Amino acid sequence: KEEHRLSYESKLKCAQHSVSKKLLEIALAKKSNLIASADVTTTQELLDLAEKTGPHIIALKTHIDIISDFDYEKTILPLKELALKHQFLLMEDRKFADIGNTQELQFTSGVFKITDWADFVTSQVIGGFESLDCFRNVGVVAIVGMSSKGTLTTNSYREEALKIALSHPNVIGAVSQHKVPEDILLFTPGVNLADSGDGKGQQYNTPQHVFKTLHTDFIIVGRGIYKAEDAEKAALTYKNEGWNAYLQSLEK
Ligand code: 5IU
Repeated sequence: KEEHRLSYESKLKCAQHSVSKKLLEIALAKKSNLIASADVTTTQELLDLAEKTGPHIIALKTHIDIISDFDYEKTILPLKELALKHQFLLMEDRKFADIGNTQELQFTSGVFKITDWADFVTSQVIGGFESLDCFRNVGVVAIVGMSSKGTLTTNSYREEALKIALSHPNVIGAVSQHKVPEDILLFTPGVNLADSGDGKGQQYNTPQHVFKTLHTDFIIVGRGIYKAEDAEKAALTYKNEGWNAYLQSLEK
């Protein structure tokens, strides 16, 4: 008999962090566990993608530092409006990886001022427990394991990284390609229905696979959506695939 997973409803009941609660509430309201990864390089493309995928996603994952024409007023303000209009959260995939003091500066200063608009951010935990203290006002998704070929996130690294993630009050979840304990949300990138890799080290799995074998909570899809001819249609497809795979993973 296969071990079964906890539902979003039961995770919501024991969620401690306001961002975990919001994510789970949006997931249940939209019947979606999809996060679109906006790896696009202009404000226009970013806003277009947010508009098209907005109704179907629980969060939009950004790499704000790849936007060539970044301008706080022209990029962030309309993005925040779209997030409000379509009810999704903003996840800045900054992958902080420094000492606490430097991360704090990267989080609050510079042109991006991530602290002012991101609902949650990704961070490495390589800097140790206290390096995560600066993300007080947002949720942190800790990078525990990576999807790329040859990653150094070995068993023992992941075990140590999880200890920090599970014990830090700012952490809401982990990115990994392996199962994690049920009291932390699992975010899984490297999801694509058409490809098994990208020729640059990325390794893909299907939504079916990650829900069944990893008991993932949220799938992160980049090129499967933004490179599709019709990004809205692709988002809807991944949303439905992800939701059905989740429902199946609930069955004993
Ligand atoms: N991403 C991964 N794998 C990881 C981590 C992050 O793919 O292990 I940590 C990011 C990189 C990219 C998105 O922003 O998730 C996946 O995009 P594609 O679906 O286009 O491969």
